Amino acid sequence: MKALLIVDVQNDFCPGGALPAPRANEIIPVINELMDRFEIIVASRDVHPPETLHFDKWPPHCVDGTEGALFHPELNILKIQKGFHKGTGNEDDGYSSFEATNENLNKYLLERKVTDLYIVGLTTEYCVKTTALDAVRSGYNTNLVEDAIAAVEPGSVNEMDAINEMKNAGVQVISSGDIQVD
Ligand code: VGL
Repeated sequence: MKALLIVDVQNDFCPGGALPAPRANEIIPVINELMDRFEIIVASRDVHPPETLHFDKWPPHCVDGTEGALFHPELNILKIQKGFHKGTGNEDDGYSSFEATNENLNKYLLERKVTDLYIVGLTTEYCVKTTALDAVRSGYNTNLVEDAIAAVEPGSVNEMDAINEMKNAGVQVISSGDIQVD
């Protein structure tokens, strides 16, 4: 089985938010369209407490109960079967969707016989990268949909390094047009 994993398409990571990927809005229609091609669709969110060591490194973002922590309003959330919350502790970066604390993502996927993961969302250099590296380590055939991700610093060395690190780890970089209907 294949599954679509939507990483952190939240207001705070979109233009107008606390820690925006400048081109985040461009990927949302691509993700909405991709949902028609998957039977299994899951999504992670950063859900931080108001005070956390994570905010020593970053401006406060995705604080539980705030607008910034919500999915972007244009994302078609009706098709998301399960949400995974990460970064929920006071010391917890929670970059990877596999660090979700409300439910175990790996277990959820294994129970549904998922072998192939298609990763989309925000942000390329941090949560998308860490999630994709964990996915490879956990044994999934891991695909990164390059027209459905966005970086905090588009065109930066950091973005390029992140893509290269994922490729070197065994992540396949593909385009949304390559994905067939289930
Ligand atoms: C993220 C920076 C800090 C992300 C989360 O979702 O990529 N980036 N926290």
